[in-house]
Amino acid sequence: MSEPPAPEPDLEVSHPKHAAAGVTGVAVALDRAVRAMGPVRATKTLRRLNQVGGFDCPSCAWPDPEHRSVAEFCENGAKAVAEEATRARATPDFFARHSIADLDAHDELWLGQQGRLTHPMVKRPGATHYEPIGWHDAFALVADHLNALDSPDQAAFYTSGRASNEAAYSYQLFIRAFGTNNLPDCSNMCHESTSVALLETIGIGKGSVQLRDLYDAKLIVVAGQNPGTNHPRMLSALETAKRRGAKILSINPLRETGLVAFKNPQKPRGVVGSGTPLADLHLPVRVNGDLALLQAIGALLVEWDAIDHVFVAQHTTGYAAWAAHVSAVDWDVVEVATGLSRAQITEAAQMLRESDATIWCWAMGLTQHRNAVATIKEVVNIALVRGDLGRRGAGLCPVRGHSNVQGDRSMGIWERPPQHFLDALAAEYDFAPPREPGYDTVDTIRAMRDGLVSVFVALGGNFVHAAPDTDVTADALRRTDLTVHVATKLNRSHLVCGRTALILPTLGRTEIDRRPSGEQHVTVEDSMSVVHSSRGNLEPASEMLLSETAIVSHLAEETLSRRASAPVIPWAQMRDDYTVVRQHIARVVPGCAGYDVNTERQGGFVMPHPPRDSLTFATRERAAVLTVSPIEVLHVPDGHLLLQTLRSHDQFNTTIYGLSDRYRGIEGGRRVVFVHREDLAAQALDDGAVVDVVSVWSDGSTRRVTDFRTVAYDVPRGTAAAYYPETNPLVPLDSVALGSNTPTSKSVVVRLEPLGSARTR
Ligand SMILES: Nc1nc2c(c(=O)[nH]1)N[C@H]1C(S)=C(S)[C@@H](COP(=O)(O)OP(=O)(O)OC[C@H]3O[C@@H](n4cnc5c(=O)[nH]c(N)nc54)[C@H](O)[C@@H]3O)O[C@H]1N2
Ligand SMILES: Nc1nc2c(c(=O)[nH]1)N[C@H]1C(S)=C(S)[C@@H](COP(=O)(O)OP(=O)(O)OC[C@H]3O[C@@H](n4cnc5c(=O)[nH]c(N)nc54)[C@H](O)[C@@H]3O)O[C@H]1N2
Ligand code: SF4
Ligand SMILES: [Mo]
Repeated sequence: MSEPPAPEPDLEVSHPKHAAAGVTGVAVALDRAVRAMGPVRATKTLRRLNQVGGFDCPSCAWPDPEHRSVAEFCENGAKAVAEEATRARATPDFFARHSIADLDAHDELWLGQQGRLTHPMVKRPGATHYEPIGWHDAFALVADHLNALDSPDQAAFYTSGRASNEAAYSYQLFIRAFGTNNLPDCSNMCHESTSVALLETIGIGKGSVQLRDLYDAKLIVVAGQNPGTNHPRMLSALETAKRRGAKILSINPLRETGLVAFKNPQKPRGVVGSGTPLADLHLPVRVNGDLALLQAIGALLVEWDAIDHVFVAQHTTGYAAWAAHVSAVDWDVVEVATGLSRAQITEAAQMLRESDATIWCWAMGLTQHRNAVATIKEVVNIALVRGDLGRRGAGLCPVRGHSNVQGDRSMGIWERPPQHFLDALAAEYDFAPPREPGYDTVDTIRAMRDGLVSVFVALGGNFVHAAPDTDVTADALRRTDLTVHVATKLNRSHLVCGRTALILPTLGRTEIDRRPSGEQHVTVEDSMSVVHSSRGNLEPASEMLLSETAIVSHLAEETLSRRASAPVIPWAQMRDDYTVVRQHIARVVPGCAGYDVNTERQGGFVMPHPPRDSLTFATRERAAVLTVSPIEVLHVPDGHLLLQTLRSHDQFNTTIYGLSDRYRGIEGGRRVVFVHREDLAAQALDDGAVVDVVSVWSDGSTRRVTDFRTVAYDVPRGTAAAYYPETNPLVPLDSVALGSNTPTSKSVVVRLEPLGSARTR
């Protein structure tokens, strides 16, 4: 029998790389930038990236150092800029040439390569193509739909974390003045488990660490995060910390390249040398084994009395119950859940015992599991019993994803806004904002599916590919009357339309934003609560583009002017001079007094964080809360694997830059599933076999993605890994983290079905 045709003919698999960045990283960054922008534009743009007076990197939320070098960016920051500042354009002509069905047949890489959107476009009911529409007609169309609803709760307003503070503040104000808290956002799929866990235990949903703390730490734990790809400049901070004597503990099922060794491209030694070995100890934890691991570490700390009793007595509650709980941990269960030996766990616990200043960093490897909130609360437990909060060189450091996701939440992009925030809005604008919690991302999908939401508006993002259960989400979107996407570039969500659909093209971070009062800047908040300004320097991709802040305020004005009870809000002044928006922010958002001036100071200002600043806790107990969580080991039936879905080195979320996951040795394709060699053997599968990946869910339903190639890889036995968003169809909508409703994108029970085996569709 002849070989089945390879699903991706150019796919090549080689050995994973040992060191991250270095000269290849620089070369790739420059090559991509020059190819998309040309040499002059590339130089002009990259020179301003992350500089004081320049623009904030549109990629991740890692903070900028106080003292900046000439090239203050990384390979993936440069790719993000190239993606936005490309010279390619998706014009009305392009949309006339391609029907929506035709566009939908292309992959996300191709869609992105068509370039920047230039004109507002509409798809009318029954139409096969998008056609141009004037801005005013577009705003009126949205207003007509919104005002025709029986209840404001029949609309949902999504936000992706790239929106500026000015846009986000205006957007939430519009939505609440309209009358709903249906504000799903990308955070619901990302660090929501972190926000929930931290709010409950320390009274604020943000991390406590500043960049300089990393330089002063004795131990930095990096759990469930791949900084070499997703927060590359974090490696420079880790390298500095290491040079100053810090130890690094990596907790990850994969031996991610950046954590093993790092060549700093900004230093000559980094370009030529073999790199700084970063992690002192790597724990290859089984997927979803972190809660058990942390409790076992807790048990050892209690046993050794390596507890900061003074801190515990002064600042926490719940110690006795926590100590009793972890001390009773069942080591047999721990070894099954973690796949680690007692000796490995003891070595990690010793590192903690020996450190009097530990920082805990984490990302999606901890947040996207059924027990994610419990796991993060356990991180907090360990930090608290060691006194690692409100102390130099120590603290909690959830590493955020989107460049302004934290700022958006500060500005009120939250389906469960705190009452004090609503009180401040009520006082400022003299109206009664809605008080009931709204829909988050998963609940928005359910509501669209069930016909309860019929207008879906998205400020950025790519909802259909970011959300779980792709087919269910797509059907839900198609049931709506209207979908509206404010976007810089074409993506899948624009092709999965409501009966009527709008694409509203917007300026990006890299571009000059001219308003009647002059050139504007915007403000953003990084992962460490530093708020600062950002100014683009490129001519806009098209004369037709409006900024997000302008689009939102036009939508608001058009919609609310027709509603009798709408509050009086100076939309026109806000969009014509963003200083006016910042004055509103200063009065409404806690910690933002003097906002306009403070964000213009060199380096910006740091948002208040009571636990970090004064060891005060806005919890019911007025203290930090130690919590007790039972360990539940996920049951994976025989012949099945626990799949985590992750990012390659050549994508930003659903935006695919290219097909090179260099560090993991994957080139020319993305439909791969990483599996342990012995698990492949146990299932009589070859390395390189073509398989379907089938997920099984507790209600007996199955979901399938087809034509993946197996790659024998160093993952823990019984687990697997594959790229997002190709595997999102496998994540059941109802499979969510307890307490945060975050899709469990890092623990999906799957089996592999070789091509040729009966397909049970
Ligand atoms: N270049 C680039 N930068 C990005 C992004 C991007 O797509 N591209 N995305 C941005 C966004 S929105 C975000 S949220 C961040 C995401 O940043 P990351 O969280 O680093 O992203 P993932 O690729 O999802 O990687 C998750 C890591 O967790 C590990 N992991 C999986 N399951 C477990 C587990 O059970 N336990 C432990 N301990 N580890 C586990 C995986 O092996 C992997 O190393 O990056 C941001 N930055
Ligand atoms: N299976 C699985 N699913 C996941 C994850 C996972 O790890 N596994 N991770 C989750 C996480 S952490 C996140 S954050 C979400 C991401 O979810 P989203 O934020 O919804 O997705 P992105 O891919 O970041 O959105 C990219 C699109 O944003 C638009 N865009 C880019 N820049 C701008 C801009 O400046 N303004 C506007 N208006 N639009 C812009 C472009 O059209 C681009 O196509 O996905 C989640 N989904
Ligand atoms: S680390 Fe993140 S924010 Fe910094 S340059 Fe790289 S991608 Fe941009
Ligand atoms: Mo994210």
